Amino acid sequence: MALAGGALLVALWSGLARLGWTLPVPDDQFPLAHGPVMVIGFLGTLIGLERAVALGRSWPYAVPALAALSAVAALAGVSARLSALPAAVAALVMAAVFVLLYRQQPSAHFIVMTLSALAWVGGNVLWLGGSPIFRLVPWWAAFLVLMIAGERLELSRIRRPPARVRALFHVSVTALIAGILVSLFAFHFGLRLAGVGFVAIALWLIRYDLAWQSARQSGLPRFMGVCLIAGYFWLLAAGLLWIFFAQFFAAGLYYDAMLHAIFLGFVFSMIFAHAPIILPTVTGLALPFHNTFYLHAGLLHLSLFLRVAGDLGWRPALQRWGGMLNVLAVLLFLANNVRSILSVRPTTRSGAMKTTQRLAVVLPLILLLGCNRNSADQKTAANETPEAAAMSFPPAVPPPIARTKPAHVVVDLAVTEEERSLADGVTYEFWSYNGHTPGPFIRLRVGDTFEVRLDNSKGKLTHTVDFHAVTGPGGGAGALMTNPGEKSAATFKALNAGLFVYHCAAPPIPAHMANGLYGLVLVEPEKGLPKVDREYYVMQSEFYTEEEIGTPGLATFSSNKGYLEKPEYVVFNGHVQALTGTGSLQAKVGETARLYVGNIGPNLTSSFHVIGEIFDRVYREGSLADPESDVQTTVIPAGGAAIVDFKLQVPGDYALVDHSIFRTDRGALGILSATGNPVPAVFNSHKADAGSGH
Ligand SMILES: [Cu+2]
Repeated sequence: MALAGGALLVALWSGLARLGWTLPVPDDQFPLAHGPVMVIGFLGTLIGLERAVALGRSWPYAVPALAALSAVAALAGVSARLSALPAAVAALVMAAVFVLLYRQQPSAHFIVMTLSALAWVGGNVLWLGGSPIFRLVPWWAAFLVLMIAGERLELSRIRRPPARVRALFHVSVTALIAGILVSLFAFHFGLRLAGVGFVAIALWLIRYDLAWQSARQSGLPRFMGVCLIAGYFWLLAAGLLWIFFAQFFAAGLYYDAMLHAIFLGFVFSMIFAHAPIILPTVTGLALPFHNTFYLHAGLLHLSLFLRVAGDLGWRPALQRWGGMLNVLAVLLFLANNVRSILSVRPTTRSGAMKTTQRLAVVLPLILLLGCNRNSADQKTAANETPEAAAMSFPPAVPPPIARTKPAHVVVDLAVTEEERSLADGVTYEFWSYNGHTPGPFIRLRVGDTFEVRLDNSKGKLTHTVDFHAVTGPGGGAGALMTNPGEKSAATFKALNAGLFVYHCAAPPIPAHMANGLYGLVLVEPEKGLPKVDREYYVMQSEFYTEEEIGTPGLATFSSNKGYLEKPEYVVFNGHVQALTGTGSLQAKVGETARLYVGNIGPNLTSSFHVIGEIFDRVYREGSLADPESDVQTTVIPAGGAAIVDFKLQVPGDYALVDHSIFRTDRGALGILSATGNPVPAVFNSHKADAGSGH
């Protein structure tokens, strides 16, 4: 119990540091431990403990013990793999606990809880395999949501819901599980499907759970009912966010909103509701309800609302303050509960005090442990509060930067080498940043200091990054050269505004670029760019394969064709048809669209053109100083970029092409679809009007 409490406090501390509050932290890895410590150290330990106590046997205590061990390991800076191992075993034991319970009493809610434990296994195994945290977060979210939903299903049995209602519940759970499974292969689609699952589970709970009945009573039942209902609405909000902002699920403000709507809004509402029941079962201490409990619950929802508003409105200061108040709400919750325990039972005071004392000892110990490890590396200077850089996957672009001052931002890049689809029936071993070719779009502001952390722990080869936005040797390639199994970091200043390419420059450089390691960085000028309605990220590249274009199966890299400059594929956004069909870009008539277009080459110059449009503004070669007007086709050199703005005047499909037109047959084709009413004054097809008799 003391360990779970200690983990909660450490997680809160690291959360604040993560939000950019200037706090003494042991080292720069500490804020990154926030997620694992909260989910495994606190929640995993707590849930495991609750079940072990209920079961009354000794072996289930392995769950909380191993979960706590994993959190301590993560904080002590042991490698991710070693921290993940005890967590994975803990999750397996938890699954065994629920299988056992199901065999004792075969009812559906134990199946749901077993699935929950298995989702936890899945997330921890991904962690063990070296996946970046954002990839396994959906699994951890499913673990907690299914666990809680299973417990509510257990309670709803009192009402004897009809088969149809139970079936609805199972369909919702299935959608969530399908979502996290699909996320292994199609990350964003899987996230959206999981989002649908969250929405469905939330609606089911809002409609059929006993919470409303409780809320109509008084005292503790009412408090619990209110907390539960508020939590369900946060789950609903989280599901909608996952559906609409899946593209941003890696870092940044939208990511913050998508995570905390679930982990704080939903999960902590449930904890607040159940604490007055669970804590007495686990500790044997009475915990009578007080009206002051509404204070911590109210503060949680208000502060989380502020935080999510800050996230979605792109107001980092609001998000930071909301986060600070979130922490205060949780501390107030702890204080209120301890006070309630102490208030009634003076005889057990010594016992309660012992728990508090133990907590007070464990927490500084854990902090000290981390501090000693790397105290020379305390570089969180008072005026530099690091925040996660705004990043998004193609074709999304993060919203404009609202800050009016330079900041210290962190760019997390992790290299993957994995087989994905290059064209219909054709796969290729892509080397990518953060699992995507092209890599994330990174949005900075001129004067920003950006700290790049390159994680090559999964790679089989040495990789690095050369940022064209960096002034200095190799654009940072030497500083960031990272061997397989290692990580590195370097800090740069964004001196010049503009749209810049970044790419791998590990030898042999051509292969590293041809295989997919590239992306774009926008460095906004002080006053930002003129506002537009839609922004999209498009990047052209070539693929050189031994096999002729379209040959089914795994295509292999041909350096020979690279030297001859004879690509088999020329594509936008990493593969054939990334920007057609369901991938088409969308806009409405009357809106102005902006495309950030990069071209990595590695060999060819692009003659970028949008069929049926004239670019109202072109920021040639990525220079923001002096855009030109009324351009039909703009040249984008290999290793260069351009920004094009155009107003959609007439509805229809507009094709993005490289006007070296044979390349459209090799894949260089995208669609921007404009919807709206016809504007005959601008464009009138007389052929279509043939029957109208004018
Ligand atoms: Cu590389």
